[in-house]
Amino acid sequence: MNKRNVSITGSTEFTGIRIEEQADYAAGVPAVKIALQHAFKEMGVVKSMSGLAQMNQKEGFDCPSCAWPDPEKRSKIAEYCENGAKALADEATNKTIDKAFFAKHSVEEISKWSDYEIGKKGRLIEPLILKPGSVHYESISWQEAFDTIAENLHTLASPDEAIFYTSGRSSNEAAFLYGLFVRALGTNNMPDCSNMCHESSGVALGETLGIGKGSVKLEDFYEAEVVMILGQNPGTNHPRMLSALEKCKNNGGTIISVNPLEEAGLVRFKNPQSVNGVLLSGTAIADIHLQVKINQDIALLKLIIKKLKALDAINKNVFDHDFIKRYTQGYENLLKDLDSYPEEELLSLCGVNEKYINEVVDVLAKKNKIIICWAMGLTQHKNGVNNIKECVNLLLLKGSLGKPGAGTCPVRGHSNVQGDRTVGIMHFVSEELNIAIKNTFGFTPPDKAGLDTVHSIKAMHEGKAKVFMGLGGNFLSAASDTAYTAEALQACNLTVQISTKLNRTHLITGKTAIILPTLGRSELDQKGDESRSFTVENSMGKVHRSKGMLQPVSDNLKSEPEIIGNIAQAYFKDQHPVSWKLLSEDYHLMREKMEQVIKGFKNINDKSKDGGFYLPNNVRNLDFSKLPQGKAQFSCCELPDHALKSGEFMLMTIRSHDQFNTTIYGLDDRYRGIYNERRIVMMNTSDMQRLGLEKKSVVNLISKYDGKERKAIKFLVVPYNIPQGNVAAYFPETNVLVPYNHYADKSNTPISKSIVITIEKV
Ligand SMILES: Nc1nc2c(c(=O)[nH]1)N[C@H]1C(S)=C(S)[C@@H](COP(=O)(O)OP(=O)(O)OC[C@H]3O[C@@H](n4cnc5c(=O)[nH]c(N)nc54)[C@H](O)[C@@H]3O)O[C@H]1N2
Ligand SMILES: Nc1nc2c(c(=O)[nH]1)N[C@H]1C(S)=C(S)[C@@H](COP(=O)(O)OP(=O)(O)OC[C@H]3O[C@@H](n4cnc5c(=O)[nH]c(N)nc54)[C@H](O)[C@@H]3O)O[C@H]1N2
Ligand SMILES: [Mo]
Repeated sequence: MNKRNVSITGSTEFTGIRIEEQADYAAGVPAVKIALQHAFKEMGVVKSMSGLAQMNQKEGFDCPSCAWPDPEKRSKIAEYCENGAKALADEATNKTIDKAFFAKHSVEEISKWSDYEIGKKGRLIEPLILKPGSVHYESISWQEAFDTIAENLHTLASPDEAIFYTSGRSSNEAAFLYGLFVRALGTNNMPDCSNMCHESSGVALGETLGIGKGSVKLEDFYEAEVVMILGQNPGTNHPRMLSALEKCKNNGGTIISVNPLEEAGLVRFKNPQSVNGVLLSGTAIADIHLQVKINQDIALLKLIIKKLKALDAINKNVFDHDFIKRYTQGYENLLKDLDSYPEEELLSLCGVNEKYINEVVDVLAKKNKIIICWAMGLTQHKNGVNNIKECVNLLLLKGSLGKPGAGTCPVRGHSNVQGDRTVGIMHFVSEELNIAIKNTFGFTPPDKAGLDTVHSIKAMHEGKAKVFMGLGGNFLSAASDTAYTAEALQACNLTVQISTKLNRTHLITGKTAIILPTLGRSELDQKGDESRSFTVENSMGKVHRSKGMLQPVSDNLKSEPEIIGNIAQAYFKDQHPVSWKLLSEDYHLMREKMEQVIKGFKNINDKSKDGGFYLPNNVRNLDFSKLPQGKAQFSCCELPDHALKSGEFMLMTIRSHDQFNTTIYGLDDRYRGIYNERRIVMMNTSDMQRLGLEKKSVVNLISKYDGKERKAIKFLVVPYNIPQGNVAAYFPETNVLVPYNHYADKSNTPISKSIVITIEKV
């Protein structure tokens, strides 16, 4: 085991909480002000204005924050949101950290700081190595770094002893090359952030509709009659979605939110680009809010479907019977299965006021252009896959697929997480992809499935994997069970991070650790005379160009493809059919190869310019030929089993308004009225009374799974409008509570949104 005395969570000191009223609208003028404050502070005025002006424009760069698509007609002034501006400020900050910083501060010392403090230190600007036994990173030349990595990979008894993680910020080109290298090495050990994120969506949609992606386009929102939003907080995590919802509302659509919390973005939106948004009251967004209990969406959806079924028995036109007959399988089974769930039981489980459920049923009965959107509130549960299948059931019953204004909308997280999967980042085997790689590159990729995130952690912990590499991301803090994951990484011989910013995974490392600093998305990627551009795919399957424009923070940075190409070159020397260096430097050539390997990428070099192109999507054409009987599948989903014992609570670990996953931009959760503190737990006041707790009482959160107790210490109680028995706290602070061996059936996504805990007063 590693001897370094590092902290896996950092400082647990309180920062000075202030609790105010929950906001009753999102965005508006304060959002613009705060966006600019963040940008100016990190980048200065000139760089901020030029960076922001180019973000999400056709000739500019794709926002590094979420994956929400850009409208066809971009706003000339500002096609970005508050959190996009924060993401840019975080990436394009002028602050840098070099070898002198690491000579001064040991990894032991830095690890005691909070994630917020660590993230604020600035950009990584030179390759660094942490040698065995040492607690200080030192500078190393690029070539030495590449050779060290290659040597370590060569010492492995099998390529399956290496793990190659990807976070979804990498471009298609970088991810494609990375996947190619890993396969050339001979393993499919490619866990990615998707495993912790929308994997449940991919599995559920793949099994029911034949494609693991959503079916709607942005324009569908403008035509939809109903948009249901389950388990998603767009005001914070996908703010530009609010503009689409506003348009939907203005066109007469009804918005239904399903969430244990009433999130500000879904209450009212003040569009900072409209007079109404700036001077008047903005647009009310959700017409009906169903305050469901955590992980009781299946009970709620079943109840809604049962009520629709009862209406259909009378009217015969509530369900789309032609659609059901023509395109689906399993309808009779679904109806029969529903009979086994008494309505009263479903009502009591979901905890929602029946009046509102009836209102929703009334709307759904009359409409059939329905979009269902969801995010982590549905995917990160033991039954995450079934949550989504129940949504698909509803859409199939209503015939709400394959027509304008209707369909599935898993709202993706990282800006290119969907593209990374499209171009080959996956732990499972795609025979089609393997054949195409063989035909194009002349080597045979491995045909044994690799490890996903939770199984990679286990393999490292058990000493079965010894080298870990991360293309972006912050594996230690993002993954479940921080203490176990820390031991796993520390058991490795070598951990390598290709990163823009310092994070905890650089501190909790293998015996040797290497940091390879890379260009950010917003930065100019210059090679000779050419300023290179790459491609990304948004949440709705559109592939388009992105071109960084800002002066890189250092001229010693390499692009992600170049780093990967150099590692591959150092490993294979010239003994491999792929010309790694050439490919990694010539993105045009890389795209030519991608078009031979990746379905739908034909002519990508041309088509990705000027706004981009949509990838094929069988649901849009109602082509279910790949599924059993050639039909879309109804699913009978069991109810989750959540009998909480007395004193137990259901905890969801969510994002505050001031973070991007493990990157902490600030300490405020403005819309929820919680300021200057992250170590908080939101609780229902009646639960607080029962436990004898007051506002700002200090508590510890404890989970107990398989006889093992895990504790997250020092949280301040915040009274909040949340269902009884449910509590909410922020991740990554609470990841210490999530057991590594409890995850969703089939998708293996950690149960980050339904952790059973007890609360102990300090
Ligand atoms: N600014 C910003 N943008 C981001 C990110 C970020 O951290 N910051 N992260 C990006 C990434 S990678 C992702 S995946 C997305 C995440 O986007 P979201 O999924 O919106 O993020 P979470 O904060 O995890 O929010 C989950 C929401 O689900 C609700 N919820 C929790 N449990 C349940 C449940 O059982 N049922 C229902 N119906 N609701 C539930 C919570 O109250 C919360 O509103 O955002 C992306 N965009
Ligand atoms: N408890 C709990 N845990 C969760 C979640 C939850 O809701 N609750 N959400 C999960 C989800 S949805 C996700 S997606 C994961 C996220 O997991 P990750 O993707 O692993 O985490 P991030 O915090 O997004 O990674 C941030 C780091 O990426 C690096 N980075 C940023 N931009 C770039 C770039 O352009 N290139 C490179 N090479 N590096 C870059 C920076 O060094 C930064 O510190 O976390 C998961 N973990
Ligand atoms: Mo995510």
